Amino acid sequence: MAYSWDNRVSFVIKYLYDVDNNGYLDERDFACLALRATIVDGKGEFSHSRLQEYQHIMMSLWEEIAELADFNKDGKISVEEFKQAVQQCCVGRRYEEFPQSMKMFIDTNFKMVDMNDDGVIEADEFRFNCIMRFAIDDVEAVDDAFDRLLSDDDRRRGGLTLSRYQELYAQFLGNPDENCCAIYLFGPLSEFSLE
Ligand SMILES: [Ca+2]
Ligand SMILES: [Ca+2]
Ligand SMILES: [Ca+2]
Repeated sequence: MAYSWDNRVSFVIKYLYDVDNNGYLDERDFACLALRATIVDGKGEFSHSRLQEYQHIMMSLWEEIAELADFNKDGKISVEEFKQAVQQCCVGRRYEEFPQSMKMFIDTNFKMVDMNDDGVIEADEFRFNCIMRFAIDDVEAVDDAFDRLLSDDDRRRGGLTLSRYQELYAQFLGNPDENCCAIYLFGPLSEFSLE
């Protein structure tokens, strides 16, 4: 159940998009994401011009995602609306076929995980991201999840490059198969209650 498609999409909403944790997405989540990306990018340092850049990215992201997923046009994207949009735009598709807004979100996320900006997510960066993002009490489960993600080429490169991250992220959202290794992209998942 933890790795079912339904639960994976719930995870993405709750832990990647719904920053203010109120159970739905709206413009404010994307304003918070812009500030988060600014601070993470600056390793804690604040830059007004960097904030403006991220605000521009995140606000256009919000507009595009609202266009795709806010079916009843109330200015909010509910969990059900988001799932319906992912079902329509992502299931069975490759990263290249995803809507532009989804692709930009994935790429921004990669940048936030790749803290030393060398273009590869290494084991320590993966571990750090998991631990900061959700409650977890077993580091071995985190390291095991990372290990399962890696192909032989990934191992030679020392981790996940952007193109591999894009491919795995697309499968995480778009491949209902619970046996694909992409299910470990965000670490060990448990079942979430999104009530
Ligand atoms: Ca929210
Ligand atoms: Ca709505
Ligand atoms: Ca890195």
